[in-house]
Amino acid sequence: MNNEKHCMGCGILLQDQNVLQEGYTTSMENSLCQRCFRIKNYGEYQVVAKSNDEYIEILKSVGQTKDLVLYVADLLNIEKDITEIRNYIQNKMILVLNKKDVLPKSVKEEKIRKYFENMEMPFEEVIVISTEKNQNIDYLLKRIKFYQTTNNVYVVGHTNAGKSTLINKLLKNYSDNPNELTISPLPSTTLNMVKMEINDYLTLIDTPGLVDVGSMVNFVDKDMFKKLSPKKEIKPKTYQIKKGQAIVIENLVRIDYREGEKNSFTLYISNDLKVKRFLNNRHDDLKDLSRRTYEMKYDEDIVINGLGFIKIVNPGTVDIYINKDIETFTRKSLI
Ligand SMILES: Nc1nc2c(ncn2[C@@H]2O[C@H](COP(=O)(O)OP(=O)(O)OP(=O)(O)O)[C@@H](O)[C@H]2O)c(=O)[nH]1
Ligand SMILES: [Mg+2]
Repeated sequence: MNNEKHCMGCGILLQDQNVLQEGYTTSMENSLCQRCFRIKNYGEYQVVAKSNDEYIEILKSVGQTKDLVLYVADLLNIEKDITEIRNYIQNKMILVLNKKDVLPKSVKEEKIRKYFENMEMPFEEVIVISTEKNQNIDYLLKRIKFYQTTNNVYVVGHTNAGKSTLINKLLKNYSDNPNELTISPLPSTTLNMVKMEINDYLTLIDTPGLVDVGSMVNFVDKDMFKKLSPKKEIKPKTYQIKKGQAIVIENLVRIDYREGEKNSFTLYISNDLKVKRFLNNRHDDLKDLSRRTYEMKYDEDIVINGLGFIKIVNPGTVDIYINKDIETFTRKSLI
């Protein structure tokens, strides 16, 4: 007899036998696992360690359908290579860039869209949204209707991009379906596929996000984690920098301007993080961290996974001191 039942919040298989194992619920009558119940009602969180191999299998199964896929990315934490998803899924795909509200209002949506369109990405369309501020959600729904091949539309992307929040928003705006997916600021909230019927023509399918092993969020404590994720619009901090000067962000990263003409560094990071600037290189703060050196070209960003990015205008040599396992990379300036 098959009496399998999955949690409505995160998709995990429910069980009432072992309190220590995932999917536990006090009664099989419940629709939520205990973990989701606690996140929803008490804002609690229990870290779940899952392997990306499992998630990749889920993505591959999405690739086996002919359905439309929304690839959701967090604008402050765009992956180094967003085309990587194409290794698993060749379906028609819309690139949905979420959390526009976190970037300064002065940054035009149009500009971000063009940035990605000019890179000739393998997506049908690029749409910039803010789920939080309900920005462009109507337009997104229109485009989903335009591209969808069946009722089913899959929502994929890295963990914390806001996939479940987006589905909840579409549910709230356009359906009577009273269910809600579990969302949380911590990684790996959704654990399996979850189907959500919006109407007779559209069912959105949530998936667990891929975990960024190189994200700073994996290397900080709870308090720092809270500070890292911006809750409101970022106020960029610009520093006029000469060679030999350095910028230190909390105890997380040190950025030394080693060589080059007078320069301008603009930090797009959470407003809650403390930044110090050293006017000479006599200070050794954080120099015990691992060092990597970038030869910056004109108008590039240094992206620090999980933290944000630094826009550097002029060419020059920059040393970054940071935990050796945190991913950093450069790209053409986003802003
Ligand atoms: N500022 C801002 N925050 C957002 C937005 N959308 C989602 N978030 C926040 O991002 C965090 C992650 O949201 P989730 O919906 O749980 O992300 P997810 O992609 O489903 O994550 P996983 O289930 O772990 O793969 C939550 O704290 C949300 O409140 C947005 O448009 N703006
Ligand atoms: Mg989720």
